[in-house]
Amino acid sequence: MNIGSSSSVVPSAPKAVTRWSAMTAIGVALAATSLVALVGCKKGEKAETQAAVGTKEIRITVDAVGYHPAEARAPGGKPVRLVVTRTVEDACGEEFVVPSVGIKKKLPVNEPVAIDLTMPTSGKLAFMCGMDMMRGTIIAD
Ligand SMILES: [Cu+2]
Repeated sequence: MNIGSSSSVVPSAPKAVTRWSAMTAIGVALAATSLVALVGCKKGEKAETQAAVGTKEIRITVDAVGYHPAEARAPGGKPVRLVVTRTVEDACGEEFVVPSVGIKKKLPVNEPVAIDLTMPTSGKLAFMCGMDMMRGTIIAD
């Protein structure tokens, strides 16, 4: 009885272990990925408070209606930091896009996301949601 049951268990055990470790590996990989994402977010938030001296910081919130403010000014040709916070679940503001510099960022709800870029020397820098429904501009001074 014992021998019979153990011999029926043993052949399947390595397979089970292999499957288990494969799943564990995937689990570890996923955990590592989300950890990296978390650390990445925290780094972003930290960076937010460490903008280079003299860098203009513009705080923008996104709700279901649009960007607030939808228009701001920053020195032309100079670095600028946008700190964008989506304040509503509404998916429209989920993606923040600055087409002229190829920036596309996901905005988690109520988590400020710092976006560093350089202003054009003149004119405007346009930003918008991923669907180009809500828009805003930074005017170069
Ligand atoms: Cu949209």
